[in-house]
Amino acid sequence: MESCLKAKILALLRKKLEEDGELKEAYVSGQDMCEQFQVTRAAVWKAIKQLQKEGYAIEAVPNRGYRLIPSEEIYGRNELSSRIHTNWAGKELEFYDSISSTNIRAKEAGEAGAAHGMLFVADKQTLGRGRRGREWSSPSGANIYMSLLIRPDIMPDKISMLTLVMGYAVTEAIRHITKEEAYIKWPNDVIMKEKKVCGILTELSAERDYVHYVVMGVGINVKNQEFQADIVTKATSIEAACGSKVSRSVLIQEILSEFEKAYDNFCSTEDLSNMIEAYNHRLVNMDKQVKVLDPKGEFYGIARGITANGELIVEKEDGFFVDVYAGEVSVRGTEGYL
Ligand code: BTX
Repeated sequence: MESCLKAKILALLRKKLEEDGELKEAYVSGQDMCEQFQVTRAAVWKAIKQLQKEGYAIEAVPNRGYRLIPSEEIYGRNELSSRIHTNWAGKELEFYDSISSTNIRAKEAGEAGAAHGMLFVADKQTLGRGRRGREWSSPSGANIYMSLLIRPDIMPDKISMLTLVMGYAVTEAIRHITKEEAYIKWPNDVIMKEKKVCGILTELSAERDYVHYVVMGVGINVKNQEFQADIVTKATSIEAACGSKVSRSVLIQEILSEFEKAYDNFCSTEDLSNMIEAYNHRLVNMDKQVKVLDPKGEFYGIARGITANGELIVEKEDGFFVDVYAGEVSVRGTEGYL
């Protein structure tokens, strides 16, 4: 409740600042806050004190009220809660300065009955993971590591499509915020300037015909300019790619909004039929030569877009078309990663 009040106060002070444009006018009176949030003056005062302690520059002036002075971004629970204005995604969230993996935490919460839409965010992961147990580099102070817990009412064999839904949402959010191009490398990477800025790891708890919960883990390189040796040739960050500053909190809000829209769309048909065209537009492999790393045997072909079920259509060298299912294979460019 206290934390909720802090987020509401932050959102209000920020709104005032944005509306007025002029810092000197951006005051909100304590009385207005009390009335708006139905709390006492003492509660407002306490919340403001705590926000100041967390690093927010909030000035209190007698007879005028409080104003927020813009400063370096603070990344934490209140900042996120004050920005997220979705219907259900991320309405409830946990924030960690450091955690083993947000996917591990989300799965624990999923087992314990946490609600659809709960979000887990960390500034650093000590055990960040990609697919098939691969490591996801997760240093502090720069990137987004988040996991969204969802409880879709669909059959388990449809869940892999959600990775594509999230990839699309991330790409749209990056485009809106940076005004730069971002593409999807099917099925679970987002690409800027021909390098990977984001990976998605979807994990499922289900019975044969019933989904308990799904954890959608999203790792995004936002600010880092340097990468560890094993990924330096294929990884970049959004800021490195676009040359301007990006707020992690703003980006998370935008991704959640985009995901909600795309998810509702997906749920209405239980497939990707409504987004094939838009997805193919963003597909970095579209009409390009790809190498399909199928455990049953590698082959080459040209990527021709996705099916309504999220498979990649590949035109083989012999002219036949195959639908490649993401669970079994990886796709590479013929010369390397893309
Ligand atoms: P992936 O298996 O497709 O990609 C992992 C591969 O990507 C690694 O083997 C490495 O080559 C490369 N890689 C590792 N770290 C990075 C990085 N920071 N940027 C670019 N490339 C990298 C992709 O798996 C799915 C990643 C999901 C990560 C999120 S973070 C929040 C959540 N928690 C968690 O443990 N995983 C997810």
